[in-house]
Amino acid sequence: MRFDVLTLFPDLFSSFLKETILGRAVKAGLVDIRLINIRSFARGRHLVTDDRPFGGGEGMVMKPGPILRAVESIDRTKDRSQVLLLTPQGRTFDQPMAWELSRMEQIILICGRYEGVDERIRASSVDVELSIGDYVLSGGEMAAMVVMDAVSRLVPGVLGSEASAQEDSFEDGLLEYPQYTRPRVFKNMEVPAVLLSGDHEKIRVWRRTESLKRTLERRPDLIGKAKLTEEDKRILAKLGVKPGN
Ligand code: 6GU
Repeated sequence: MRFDVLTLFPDLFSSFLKETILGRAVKAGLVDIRLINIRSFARGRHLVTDDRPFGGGEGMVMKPGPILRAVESIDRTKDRSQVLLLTPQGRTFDQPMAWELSRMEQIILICGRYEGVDERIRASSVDVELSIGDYVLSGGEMAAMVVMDAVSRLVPGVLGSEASAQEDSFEDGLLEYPQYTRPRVFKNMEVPAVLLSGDHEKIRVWRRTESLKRTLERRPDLIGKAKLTEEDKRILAKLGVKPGN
């Protein structure tokens, strides 16, 4: 998996790339990340990358030229390559999208600043516009890190065990069950006895029940979309949820 990141602030990425699982994946040769400073494709004595909006208004707009030239400078690997623009106006990034992107060979991420990029960049250079949620960031850089983190951990070999990605929250559309580690008693709160019982079947059912409870409580919107088994439906019925809810 290769990521090409186009940004005005490449330094923002350095500790992220050093300290995270992504850094390890880069060292292991599983992921290749190239940072491209958009400013190096600006022209003129002052290397200007933004300008005032036509029609007036607050803020600055990223000029199309430097971005277009930066995108064109990237060598595109053969088949599966996609250009993403990080912008609050994009489609909201989610786990199914992360899986889709993890099958790409190359992902080019354009980090826009919040005020915007010239509209003609969308038409000339962008395949997909992505947002990471309904709030405003001052630039696309942190969104790009979110996307790279979520996608690269799905690339085979990047996580320690392949199983762990499949078991995460959202993979079956439910939130995760509560986790505990030592000590057994902390601030007078005990670890649920079932987890110490050694009865793997009982533990599995308890965890599934807790997942369903937690999802019902915190994210009822997810229950309707989740991949529910017959067992899940029986557990939900016990929790007082009627089928079809
Ligand atoms: Cl991708 N960019 C910016 N600037 N703000 C955001 C975002 C992206 N996603 C959510 N908010």
